[in-house]
Amino acid sequence: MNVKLLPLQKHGDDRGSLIALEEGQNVPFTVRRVYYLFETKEGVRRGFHAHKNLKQLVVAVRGSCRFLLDDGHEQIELVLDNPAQGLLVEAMVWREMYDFSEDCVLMVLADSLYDESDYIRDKAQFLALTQPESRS
Ligand code: T46
Repeated sequence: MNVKLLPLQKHGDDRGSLIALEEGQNVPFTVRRVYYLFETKEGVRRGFHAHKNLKQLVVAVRGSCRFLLDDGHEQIELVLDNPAQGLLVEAMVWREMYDFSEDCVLMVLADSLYDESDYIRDKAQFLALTQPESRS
């Protein structure tokens, strides 16, 4: 699956911690947009889409949430609960996010500006596009 958990180096000292995200260093793409999800209500499930081209690095800078990731062949579930870990999600991966802790702040670095036409919001259409015959 086009998904990877990347360790992010923590610069900790007796004052606290700091993590730097640097394009071409620990962020493997050109960063064109940053957004963050916060104040997500209890019981809410978000996402429910894939991207045709977008690459993103997702960091739970505070709190935690779960991800369901599906590339049409395999599904994985994982927890993001560590600001020293980045979840790299490349194109054509269906994502759903849920079990947000009350304090969760999910920061996302993206390689493109917001573009609704890059979203696939219909799961059946996504699954059809991931089948080998759809590429011929
Ligand atoms: C993703 C997951 C992790 C904008 O106007 N600009 C933006 O850059 C974004 C990301 C969203 N929006 C608007 C579009 C909607 O009216 O904000 C509203 C909420 O967006 P959406 O329903 O797409 O949010 P999520 O949480 O379902 O998904 C978001 C990202 O859209 C998506 O790319 O991978 O977070």
